[in-house]
Amino acid sequence: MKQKKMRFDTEVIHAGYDSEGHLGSLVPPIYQSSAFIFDNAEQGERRFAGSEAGYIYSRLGNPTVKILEDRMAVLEEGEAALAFSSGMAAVSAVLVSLTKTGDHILCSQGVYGCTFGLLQLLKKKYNIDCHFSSMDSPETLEQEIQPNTACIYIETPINPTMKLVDLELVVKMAKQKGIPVVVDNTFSSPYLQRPIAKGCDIVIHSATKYIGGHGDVVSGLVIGNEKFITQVSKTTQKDIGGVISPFDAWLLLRGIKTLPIRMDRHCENASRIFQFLKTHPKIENIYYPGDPEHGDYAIMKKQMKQPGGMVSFAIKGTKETAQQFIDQLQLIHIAVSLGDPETLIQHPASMTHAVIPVEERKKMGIEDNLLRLSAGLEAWEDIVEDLEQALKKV
Ligand code: LCS
Repeated sequence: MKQKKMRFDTEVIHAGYDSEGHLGSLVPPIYQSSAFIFDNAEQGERRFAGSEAGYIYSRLGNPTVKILEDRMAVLEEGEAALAFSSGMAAVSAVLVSLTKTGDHILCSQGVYGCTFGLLQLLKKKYNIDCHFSSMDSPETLEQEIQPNTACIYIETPINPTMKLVDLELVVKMAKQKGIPVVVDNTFSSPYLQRPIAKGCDIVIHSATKYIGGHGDVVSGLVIGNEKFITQVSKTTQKDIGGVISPFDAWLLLRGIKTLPIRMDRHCENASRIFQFLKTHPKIENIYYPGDPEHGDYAIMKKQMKQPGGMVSFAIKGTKETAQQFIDQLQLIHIAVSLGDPETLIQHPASMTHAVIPVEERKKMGIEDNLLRLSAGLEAWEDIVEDLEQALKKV
């Protein structure tokens, strides 16, 4: 194993993998096997007892998956990582691990729709309360953290409103109170933002997005300290069982290698799209953290390398105007997900965040004329020309 600490752009290619022990295979092999053979009965007993390291069964661990986990731990500057079958499997494993009946979760004012759905389920079934907070001042946090607050859960940038949460501010207060801070880092990827380096405890990814980067795998990741990751792997991951397949882990390992160069292009394209839409007469509002007029621009400068590849905007008009506009697009696809090579656009109020009751959606800033665009890797001129022709038609 190469031990030397390398630069991020090198780590994405090499971290966590040593061809020694894999017959010199340049690329990590796919161990597409559900079980692993024991030499004898005693060895099987030792493996199950944990007194001997080694593989047993792929729900409990798999060599290809382990390479991915080791690489992600390095990239997010955590001690260890776990891979899951989806981002939601990762989110639910973390929240179920950190909470018990009667606890309280303090959550950013806005999260992905299914995360909201999970929080509702935890409340209904297990009486785990959740409060949505702007997290914009120490006073707010002081007031909202309860004696039974089990964790602080943050998306930043927030899907789809692109508001940011100041991680330094939250960490300072959380450390005083001894509360773990969980960050869903899906929109940034570790190339743009590394919450553990800022003092946060746990990072989650929907690896479906920028980590995979090619729109061909649904998967999730959790990164944290050794103790927490071991706890999750031996409980919520093992017994609920949302594990990733070896092939999907291999696809992610392949995708990660190009994360820095893809992210640079996503960011460049998003910035060009922002510049075009910012002054367009048919656009009411634009939400992009790289906009110096964005309320959280200073936070972006402080904690992100670049503003990211996502741009949300409200079109002048109604829900119908927004729908008519996206129906006119020719190159840009109407699809959920994000971080793919293809530029994607979706209507949060009726798609990714439709499960959130309308009053709650409005509090989060999700209006009916809001659209969310994931800048792809195409030539930016083609993306902008497509937006331009479609805007002319509404
Ligand atoms: N966290 C964030 C911030 C997300 O955006 C998503 C999915 C998840 C977690 C869940 O990950 P999954 O299980 O889908 O891998 N977000 C989606 C979106 O905005 N459009 O489609 C899925």
